[in-house]
Amino acid sequence: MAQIIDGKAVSAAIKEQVRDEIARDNIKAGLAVVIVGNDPASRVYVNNKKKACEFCGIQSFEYALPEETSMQELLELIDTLNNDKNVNGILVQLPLPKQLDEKAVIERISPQKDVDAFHETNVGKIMIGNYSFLPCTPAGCMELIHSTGISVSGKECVVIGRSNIVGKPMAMLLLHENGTVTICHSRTKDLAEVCRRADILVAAVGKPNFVTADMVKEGAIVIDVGINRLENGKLCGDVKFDEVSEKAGWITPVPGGVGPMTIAVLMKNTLTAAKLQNKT
Ligand code: L34
Repeated sequence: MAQIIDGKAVSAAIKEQVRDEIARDNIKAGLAVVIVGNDPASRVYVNNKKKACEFCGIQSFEYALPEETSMQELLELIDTLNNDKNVNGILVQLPLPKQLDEKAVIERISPQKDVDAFHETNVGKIMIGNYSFLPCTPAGCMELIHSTGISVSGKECVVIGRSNIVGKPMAMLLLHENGTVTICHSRTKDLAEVCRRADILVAAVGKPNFVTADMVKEGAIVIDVGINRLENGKLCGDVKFDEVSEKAGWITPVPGGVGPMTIAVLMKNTLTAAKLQNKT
């Protein structure tokens, strides 16, 4: 029976560290969160970010724009935020409505304020290993792996999913810690066989119950990035928790696993951004 990795507890510890440093050094930090449209899941995540800011003593500025917002309007807001001294971090909640070009929006954010680490400048820095911010979800997964006390070095790591936001950077962070990393995707042949090699398996597919027990090695660390909403309104991960938890050594739950970690790392990144900007 797997040990459950408690993302709520690990994230709470990180948020406390951020809060204590902000209080101790009397740091002024501000985060602007932009949400466009009425996606109910995005609404929940943005509210959780706001609450975390309040807890940490970070000033939060929320911009809720209508579904039909144009590219020009959004880019103008980003320019204003780029130039606002009270704003140290800018986050545009994804996904955006169809008329908006996500890539162009991300590239407009000043790399110094890009607390998601989605801007190509920051992605490039991560690739080289010379970065200020790590992307929130992958860095949160790394913290959950660290919390097991097991070292990544030399381990077989398998990431399922190759998105720019999770899969690719996740693989890079595992590589930085000397994991032997494989990225799987929809064209991978014999996915189950590849996954069964993993000492550390990260599922970022976006399909409920995609990872089944036959894909998991006995004793493995299983990190479930998926947050899928079922028709009954319940949340469910990419991993079939009931059967995989019988076989894995460690497993993250959904909810209460990776989700809260994404937010904790965002708080950490906002503090880092504030410190860097206050220096210059
Ligand atoms: N720009 N867009 C940008 N940055 C991000 O880092 C995100 N992400 C993802 C979606 N779009 C983004 C988030 O904030 C996913 N994500 C996120 C944040 C928080 C939670 C989940 C995903 C979260 O709080 N999860 C809770 C459950 C919340 C619920 O009830 O729905 C959990 O315990 O997993």
